[in-house]
Amino acid sequence: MIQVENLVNGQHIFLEESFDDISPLDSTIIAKVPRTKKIDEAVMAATEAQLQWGSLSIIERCYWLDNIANALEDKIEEIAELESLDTGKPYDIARNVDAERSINNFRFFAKFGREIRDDEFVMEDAINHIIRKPIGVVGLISPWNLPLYLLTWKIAPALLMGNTIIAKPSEITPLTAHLFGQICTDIGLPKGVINILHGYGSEVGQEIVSHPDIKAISFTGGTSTGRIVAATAAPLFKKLSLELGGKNASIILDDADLDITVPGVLRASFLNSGQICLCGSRILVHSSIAEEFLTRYLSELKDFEIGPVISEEHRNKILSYIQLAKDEGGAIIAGGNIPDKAGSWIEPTVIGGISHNSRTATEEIFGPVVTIHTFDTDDEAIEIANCTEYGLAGSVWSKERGFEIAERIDSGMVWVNTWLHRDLRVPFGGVKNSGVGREGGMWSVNFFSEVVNICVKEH
Ligand code: TXE
Repeated sequence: MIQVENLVNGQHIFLEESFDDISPLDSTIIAKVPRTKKIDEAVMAATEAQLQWGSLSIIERCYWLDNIANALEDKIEEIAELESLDTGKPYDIARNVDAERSINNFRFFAKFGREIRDDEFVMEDAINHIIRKPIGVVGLISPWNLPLYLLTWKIAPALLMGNTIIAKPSEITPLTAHLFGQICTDIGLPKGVINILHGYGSEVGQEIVSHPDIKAISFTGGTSTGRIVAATAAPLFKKLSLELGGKNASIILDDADLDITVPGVLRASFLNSGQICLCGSRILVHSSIAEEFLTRYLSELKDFEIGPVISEEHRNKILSYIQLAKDEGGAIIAGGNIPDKAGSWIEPTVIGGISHNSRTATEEIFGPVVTIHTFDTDDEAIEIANCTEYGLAGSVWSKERGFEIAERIDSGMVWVNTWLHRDLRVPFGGVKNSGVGREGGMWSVNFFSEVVNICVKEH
């Protein structure tokens, strides 16, 4: 049994009051997690540490990011094992997606930090110097679907720009954040620079969002939680970045190359059991190729390996949507059942014959469930793609016209003939109810800084 500990001011602390971390693979208890309610000590430690950390040069902080990356690399197998244990995802995905990417987040921002140049705007008689200062103490709140990957995506740029951190990982998947805290201590990261507090969102999460000395909040999670976070943080004038849910469309035009489209759309449907905010949970296919596409898609689906979903509770939510689909007149084309084994498993499920305006086809299910819709014209495809409250991502599959369709989709990110092909320099984030702000490259750097203009007049 793992005892998860908070990291506060360089000390690893287990709290008497704790709750269970349950394995999605077989429903056993795998860890005890501290139920943190008070955060003042961590905020004071971070505030004190920030003076020193913020006064380092950016190059010195890049050195620390590389140090963290090296230390994570030494433990890559352990990270993957813990992530797989905690989320139920197959080990290979935990190793090649979650663990690899967590390391890359630090490597990327270390390299990026070395290349940042302050802007200058020259006037006839003066020069404007744009400098970036740290914000101070920042709160980072992350979800359970890609636990260390999404947390380090925030930690790396926050550290780079001279901030100190109060991090709150999801209470459902605390294990890799616990290991990460130990790694930071092992490499001698100055105490108080990273503080990690475990516990429930409505308790410690809410404390972080409402604490007056935490000056910025970067949040990834559900849209309804994002609304609460925004309502709490806005009156305190905190900087806010919200990366929320999605209901993304994979649009397959009549000139799509099905040899790449079928495996690509399948991966977008079910990677991580459909529990990625970028997953393509709505498949929009041109009616002239719908039959051929579906036959090949269902055939390849048989060999697609997925893990269980994150918890019993989440499975119940997904099952309620499958029932809703039936109530809304949908047909279950594949899956829909619970395999006969312990843990929160559910078959990958494909639903057809349902209106694109139905609740099933417009609300985020966040599981291995897709709906399929056909269209006859580009306008119809765009109308269906844009008909939800979300606007996070999407993909278009076409030999010739991908870009022109992509431009018309109301979402923050669109891939053409690929999906989840990530360059960490580009903006990541959504429009509509999928979020506020962008992460990635310069967008993260600017979010985690106070950008100041100093105008110097010639004399
Ligand atoms: O997310 P929550 P949950 C979606 C998905 C899922 C739904 C709910 O649809 O079914 O969100 O999942 C913390 N103040 N996504 O309940 O609650 C919480 O402890 C401050 C999409 O897991 O939003 C956790 O650390 N923090 C998403 C984090 O917020 C609070 C990935 C996210 O949890 C808080 C995961 C509060 N009041 C779920 N309440 C994506 N887009 O990647 C909770 N938290």
